[in-house]
Amino acid sequence: MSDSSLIIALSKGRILKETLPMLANAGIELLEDPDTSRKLIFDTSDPQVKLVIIRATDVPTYVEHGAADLGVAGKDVLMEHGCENLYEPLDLKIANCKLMTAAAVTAPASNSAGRSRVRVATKFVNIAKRWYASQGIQAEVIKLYGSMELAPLVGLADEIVDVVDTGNTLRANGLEPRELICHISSRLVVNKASMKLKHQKIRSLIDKLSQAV
Ligand code: PRT
Ligand code: MG
Repeated sequence: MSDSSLIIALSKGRILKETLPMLANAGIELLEDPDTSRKLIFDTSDPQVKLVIIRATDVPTYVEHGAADLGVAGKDVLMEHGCENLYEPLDLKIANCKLMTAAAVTAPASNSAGRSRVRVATKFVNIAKRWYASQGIQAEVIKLYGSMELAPLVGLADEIVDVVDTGNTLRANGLEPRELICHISSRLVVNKASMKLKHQKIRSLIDKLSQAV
């Protein structure tokens, strides 16, 4: 970690797609197409910079432990993971969406009278527990790893907490958005030790990226 080489952690999909043009602006371009490669670690046009492409939810873990110096992760992922062991110097304003509760169009409101306990299915267990508690609603939170929209349809849960963009996925499953928990965008995160040891290189990258926001 004492040299000036950098490892940047990104996830496949919308974050990679939207981050690559910003990195290109900062003079960092991939030398091969990650969509057609099975590699997980990629060289770039800057011999001192490599990219690792991992699951979105693993990005904070890699950066926190210094396996990557920097990363890009959704605020949803960071809120769920906890971000006290990371720096978050820049809002990249990409992969925008909303964290929301959702329920079947026919279901009552979670705070409606006579309802004792709401069952909530989500991959955002920590966020959901905090949010329902903050609303004074008793919730039983059930952890899922995907396809949350199915849970209310088969009686596994009354509501879900998920990220929503167009809302098409909810509507296609007879669900509707209910309460807004917060607006989400993707953030640049930096390992705390790297920020000290590689300060110049990281500072100049942050500056170039912030010009591209
Ligand atoms: O897919 P995977 O399980 O590997 O991980 P991931 O879903 O966390 O990764 P990815 O690449 O899908 O999302 C990365 C980040 O993009 C998330 O952490 C969010 O911050 C952000 N983002 C922005 C979104 C969306 N928009 C979004 N629409 N993440 C997920 N979705 C899902 C949404 O949950 C719904 O199921 O896409 C589906 C379509 O959304 P609608 O509302 O347009 O229908
Ligand atoms: Mg996804």
